[in-house]
Amino acid sequence: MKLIIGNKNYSSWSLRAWIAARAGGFTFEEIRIPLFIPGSRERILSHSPSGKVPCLIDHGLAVWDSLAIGEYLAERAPQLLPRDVAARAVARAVTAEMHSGFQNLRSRMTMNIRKDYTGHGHTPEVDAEIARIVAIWKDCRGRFGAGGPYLFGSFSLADAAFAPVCFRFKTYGVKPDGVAGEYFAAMLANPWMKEWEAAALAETEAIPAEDLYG
Ligand SMILES: N[C@@H](CCC(=O)N[C@@H](CS)C(=O)NCC(=O)O)C(=O)O
Repeated sequence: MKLIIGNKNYSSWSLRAWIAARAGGFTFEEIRIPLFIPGSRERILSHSPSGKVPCLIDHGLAVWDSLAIGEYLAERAPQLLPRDVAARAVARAVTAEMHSGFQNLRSRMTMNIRKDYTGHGHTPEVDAEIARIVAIWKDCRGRFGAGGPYLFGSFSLADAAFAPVCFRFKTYGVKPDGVAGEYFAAMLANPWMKEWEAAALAETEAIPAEDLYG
C-alpha cells in the first residue's frame, strides 16, 4: 500500500488520510510530493487521476479524495468507525460536514504547523464556524465518547477529519473550552499527531501563498 501526500506543514487533506491509515494499523509506503513547485503537478498526476493529494494506491487500485480513502481503509479496518449504528451514522455525518464545509475557517486559518498566527484570521463567519466545531466536539464526546478520549471513544475517521483543525487551532491560538478543550489536548498529545507535527517542523519548503500572515 502506498499513500501519496503533500507537504506535511500545509496539506490538511493529506493529514486526514495519513492519520486514518496509521490509526487503522496499516503498513504503507509514504510518497511525499512537495506542492506547487515545478514538476509537482506531473508527479501527482502520475499516481492520482484527480491531480490532487492524498491518493492511496492498494495493489494497483488508486483511491483518491480523503473521504473515499477513509471509507476504503475502514472497510479493511472496521475499528476506524464506531460499531454502534447511531454512533457510526453521526461519525459519518460530522466527517462529511467537515469535508464539505467550514470554508471560511479553511481559507482564513489554513493549516500551517510551523507558524504562530495567534489572533489572526478571525471574522464573524470564521468565529461562527469555530463555535460549530466546538459544539460538534462537545456533542460527540458527551453522547458517544465514554470509551476513550476521542470523539467516539477510540480514534475514528471523525478524529482524522478534525485532525487538521486541531493544528489550525494551535497555530491561531484558538482555545476550545470544557470537554472540547480536553479533546483538543488529547488530539495534540496523540502519538500520530506528534509524528506528523515533528515531520512538518522538519520540512524546509515554503508555499508563500499559504503563509497568510507573514
Ligand atoms: N477533497 C479532496 C481535496 C484534495 C486537495 O485539494 N488537495 C490539495 C492539497 S491539500 C492538492 O492536491 N493541491 C495540489 C493542486 O491542486 O495542484 C480530498 O479530500 O482529498
